[in-house]
Amino acid sequence: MAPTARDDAVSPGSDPVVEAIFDAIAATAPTIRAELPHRRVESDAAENPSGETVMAGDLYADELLAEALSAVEGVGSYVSEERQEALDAGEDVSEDAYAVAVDPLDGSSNLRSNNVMGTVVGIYDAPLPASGQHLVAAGYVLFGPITTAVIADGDGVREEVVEPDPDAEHGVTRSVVVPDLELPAEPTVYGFGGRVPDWTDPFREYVREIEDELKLRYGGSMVGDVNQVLTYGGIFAYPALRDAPDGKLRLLFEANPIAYVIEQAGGAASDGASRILEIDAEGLHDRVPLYVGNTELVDRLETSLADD
Ligand code: P6P
Repeated sequence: MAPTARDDAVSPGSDPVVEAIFDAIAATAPTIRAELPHRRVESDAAENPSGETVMAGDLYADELLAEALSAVEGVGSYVSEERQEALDAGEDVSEDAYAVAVDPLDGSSNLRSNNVMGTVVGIYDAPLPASGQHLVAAGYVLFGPITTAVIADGDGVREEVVEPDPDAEHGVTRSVVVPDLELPAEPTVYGFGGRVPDWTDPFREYVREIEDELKLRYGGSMVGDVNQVLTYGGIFAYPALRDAPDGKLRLLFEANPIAYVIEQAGGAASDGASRILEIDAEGLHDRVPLYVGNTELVDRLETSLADD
């Protein structure tokens, strides 16, 4: 079995800078959520560095998170899906400061349809771009019926409910509701992005097998769909497509953080051939195919694609 993020974990909550980063992200969650009803339109801004439409909510969340995270002592740089270049936070990442990579509002296209979305974060101990081997922690906030945070910052994964609390230190209370979140052994759901005609033949063969075994759960936001897999067991993928062999999701602020969380929850994360966390990043906005979930399902996927 290949090594996973769980193998080189440190004790949870042992790094005060990591704790401060998740405090800052949790503290922004109620403000971002409160603004969503007012920012459901496309922004006037040009496309983001990945060439995608930018919602007003994306820019608002990015500005809020950039300000909050670059102010955390021990954060050297802030990298975001919405920014071409890294934002220098004034500390030297090559020394002992962290680089934080964020998708400020993953799934923002769900704003118009009022479906779930969230904020994804990866905390790296090296200047970016860097491989997922440099992640020291990762997680996401999910704006669902309730606001939750899924955090992998050491040995395992925990789920917290995040609620506004004007009397609390950071204006929010964070209540751990699942202290040791693990992928269920028996998979139940699957969710695959992209259009069926754009899937490669080997992937379509694999999907045919999975369709006979699991229930379809696809909601159009990676954080929401991954949270279904983490809750019920199964597999999520935004696969390589015929006309987009690198898929859609970004390595630094979507695939790596999710791969880190899923591995620490006992699962696997692949680009279809190899472990996501071992992929060398060349640019800040590299895309990568992403297949994550129960190890047996990911292993079968890699075998199916290798038979191509
Ligand atoms: P599609 C959201 O825009 C996102 O980056 C991921 O959150 C999500 O998994 C994917 O794109 C959805 O893409 O093609 O289904 O709209």
